[in-house]
Amino acid sequence: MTGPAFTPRVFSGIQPSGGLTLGNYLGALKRFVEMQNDASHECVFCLVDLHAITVWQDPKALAQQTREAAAGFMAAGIDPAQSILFNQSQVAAHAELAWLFNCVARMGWMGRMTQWKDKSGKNTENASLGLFAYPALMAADILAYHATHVPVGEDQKQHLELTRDIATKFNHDFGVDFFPITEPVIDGPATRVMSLRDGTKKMSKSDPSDMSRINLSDDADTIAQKFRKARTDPEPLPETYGDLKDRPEARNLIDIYAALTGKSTDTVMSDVAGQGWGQFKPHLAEVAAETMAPITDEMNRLLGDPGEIDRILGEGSAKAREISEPIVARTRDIMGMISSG
Ligand code: AQP
Repeated sequence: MTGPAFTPRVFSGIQPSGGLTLGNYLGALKRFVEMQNDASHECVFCLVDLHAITVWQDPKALAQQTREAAAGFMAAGIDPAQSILFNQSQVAAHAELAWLFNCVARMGWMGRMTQWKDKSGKNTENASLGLFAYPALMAADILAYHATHVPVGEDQKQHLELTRDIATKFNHDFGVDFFPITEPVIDGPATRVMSLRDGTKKMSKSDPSDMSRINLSDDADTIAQKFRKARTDPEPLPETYGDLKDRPEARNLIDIYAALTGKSTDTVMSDVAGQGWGQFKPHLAEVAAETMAPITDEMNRLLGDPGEIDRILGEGSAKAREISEPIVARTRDIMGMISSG
């Protein structure tokens, strides 16, 4: 059977569960901007506050973090006149479709998710039901827009596969070709930026140690201090990238440098081979500060007018509702729910 042709549409989101990190920027935001500017896709970008509350969020901090993330998106180059930018909770279609998908997805699928295992830890009895069902909400975020492409970091790959499973099962169960089988877009040198304190853990906004990450709000001195203190090994930098195989912290700093400069890791290695950390780290910090400073400055400027940020998010939400409401209404219809409207 030949399926319907879906309009190319990008959807992606970031949780306002803390300040944005260099991991969010290199793994996601930078690529969102590239996809927006490529103009071959309509782009929908969402601050996923309903996802953020799957773990405890202080209400005042959540509002501030959501505005900060919105300012970070715009400062990095997301243009709300060109892309749709909004916060998830203002568009009820997400929560509604998530419920419908809760009835399509299987418990076993959710239980296998690495993020669920990592975030619930040993105390699964005490984790929120929302944390367990997180991937069904993520599938709803994407499929409420019939999104065909989702740029994400490596850590979200498994959730994207689950989105495809939900779409496939829905289409099969109801004998339709209604939901697209979305393509993940995971490419570039920094799809998994690691913690500066532990090269085997990803850089994360909710890591208790602020020294583990570079925040979009950090100034040049803080960035320099964090890279200076970043965990490394005593060896100098080797000739080839392959020689970093068993040196996760060193590899992470090289990956970050390559992503910031746009150079391949092979070119970076030929530039820095033989250098010690005392030479490489200050240079890396300088490059990072140069890249981040204009974004940080613009983000702070935008944050000076929170009313304007709220207005932009309100306008984006209205545009998001125009696309998602008819898709969710049609989903209810396919499932046999009566609508009198
Ligand atoms: N370290 C990272 N390297 C590359 N990409 C990353 N992303 C997150 N961390 C890295 C990508 O950023 C997008 C938004 O992620 P998210 O905020 O929705 O959730 P997350 O992946 O759980 O990010 P955090 O920072 O670790 O948040 P917390 O600490 O709240 O769980 C995604 O595309 C993600 O791949």
